[in-house]
Parts: sequence; C-alpha cells; structure tokens
Amino acid sequence: MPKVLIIGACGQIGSELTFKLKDLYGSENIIASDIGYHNLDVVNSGIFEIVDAQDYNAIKICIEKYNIDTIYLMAAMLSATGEKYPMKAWDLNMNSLFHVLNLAKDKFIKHVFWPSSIAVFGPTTPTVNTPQHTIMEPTTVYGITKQVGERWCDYYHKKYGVDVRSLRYPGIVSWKTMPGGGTTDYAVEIYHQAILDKHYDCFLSRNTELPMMYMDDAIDATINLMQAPSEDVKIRSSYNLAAMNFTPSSISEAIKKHIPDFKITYSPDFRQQIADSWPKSIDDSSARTDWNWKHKFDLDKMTTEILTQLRHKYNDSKTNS
Ligand code: AKB
Repeated sequence: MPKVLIIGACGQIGSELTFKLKDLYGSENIIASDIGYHNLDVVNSGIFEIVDAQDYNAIKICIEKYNIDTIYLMAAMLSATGEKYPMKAWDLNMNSLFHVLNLAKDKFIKHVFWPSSIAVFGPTTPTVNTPQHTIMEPTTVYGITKQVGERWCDYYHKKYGVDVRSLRYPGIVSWKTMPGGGTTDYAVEIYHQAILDKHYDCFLSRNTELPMMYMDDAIDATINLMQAPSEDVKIRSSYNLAAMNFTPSSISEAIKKHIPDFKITYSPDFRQQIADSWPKSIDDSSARTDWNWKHKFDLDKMTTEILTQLRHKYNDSKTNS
C-alpha cells in the first residue's frame, strides 16, 4: 500500500481525491492536509494535518511522521484569483511545487502527482483539438505557473529521475465541494442556482466553449495515471486530458431537460478574457494511447447525476433544519 500525503485536501479536487484514495488504500494510509480546517467532511474522515504548502519543513515533518512515499500536491491559486494576486499566485504555485520536487529528488518521497491545466495554453495556441505539443503562450499568472511548473517536472524527471506525473485538467465540474477562484467555476455554480433559484447569471458569454470534465472522470484519470507502470508514462511534463466541451448555452439546455423553467442570463466580466485565451477542445490521444485513458461522462450524463445529487443534498438540509 502506498502511504499518501494530500496537500490541499480540503479543496474541490483534493477532497474527492482524498475520499477515493481512502476507499482504495485504506483510511490509515491516507494523510489529508491543508492550511486550515476548511472542509469538515475531509477533516473528520480520518488522519488530518495542518500543512502550509509553502512550508518545506512542515511537509518534511509530515513525511517523516507518517512514512509517506507519495504526495498529491493539490494546493494552488487558480486563474481568476491569480489575476487579483499575481505575486501570491506565483509564490504559492511555484514554492509548493519546488518543495515537493526537492523532497523527491532528495529521496524523502518516491512519487509525486502535480496537476497542470488547460491554462498553460494561450491565445496563440490552436484552439480546436489542441495538440499535446504546441505553442504555449499563457496570458494568466496561473497559466504561467503551470507552464513553468511543467518544464520543472520534466527537468526533475530527466535530470534526477524523480517520478513526477501530471495532467492538464480541463474545467472540473462537481457537486460536493465548490471550486474557488477559477474561470470554469460557472459550470459548478449553475447547477446549484438551477436547483435553488431556477436562474443563473453567468459571468461568461453564451457561446464561450471550453474543455470540461466531470469530477469522477478527473479522479479516475489521476489514479490511473499514478497506477500506470513507469514505462507507460512517456510524458513527464503533463498530459492533455479531455472528456467533453460545452458552452454556457449548451449546459443551460442540458439543465432545461430536467428543469424546463430554468433561465440563464449573461453578464461577462474579467474572466471572459481568460476563457477566450483557452482552447475550445483538447486532443488527449497521448493519454488514451500511453495509459489507456477513457472518460465515462458526457454533458447529459453529468447533468442528470449532478442534479439528482444536489436535489438530495438540498432536500436533506431542508429536512434537517
Ligand atoms: C480555472 O478555471 O482556473 C481552473 C482551470 C481550468 O485550471 N478550473
């Protein structure tokens, strides 16, 4: 069994990854950590430590305390918040990655997962079926940290033999934990508002098409990549990863199949420019060929699943209050 430390376990992806890894490897082998007690479901689900991703010693103490061999570094400042706090985004996203890569280089741990993003691409990248290897000129601070981070992952693998693996996540859509500070967050908010209010005012325009993925697929991809034999992981910067592409208008049509009087309005803000700089669709054939990636959810299947789960969640909270 691997002994795993998840840094950023209270966040949107970190929390669901924590629960899945506990199911797979046993709660006693998974150490969840974050900078605060932000998600009580995670905090109360087993071993939890306060760890600041920018504090090398705090990470090292945790590794030694639990005999950790694998780190999933899920803490990051995302695209929209990163534009408000550029230096904080740079510091958090880069310092945390260097700490973990150096701990692997110095043999304190054996395996690293670090998420990259479609934000590595920019306005000069081909937008349709964006290739694995192509022009990358990101225009957000977040995208710059992810692009630079990818180069460092590849460098640490080639130069020091570090087993680091990475995925370029598209926008991740989920219902359990809210995302924070991303440009694709609208695709989560819209489902909550559809149930609560039957109306959503979208911060992106009607036809803004972006690559997206349901959380279950993102978690499967992450675990499949980490379980793949080393020789199958041919790309050590980061793999393109895809499932579906949709626009605010098409997600609202999918919701209307379940809630016919749902209404969407559009008030694009500064996030529109970020979205416009990203691809509309992604070519992830390297992931499909190298380690057999397959997605399971399309827009309609995801919409049915999320609306069902949210109806239960909001009904339960009404009943309990
Ligand atoms: C964001 O919108 O910043 C993230 C991402 C695409 O990496 N969800």
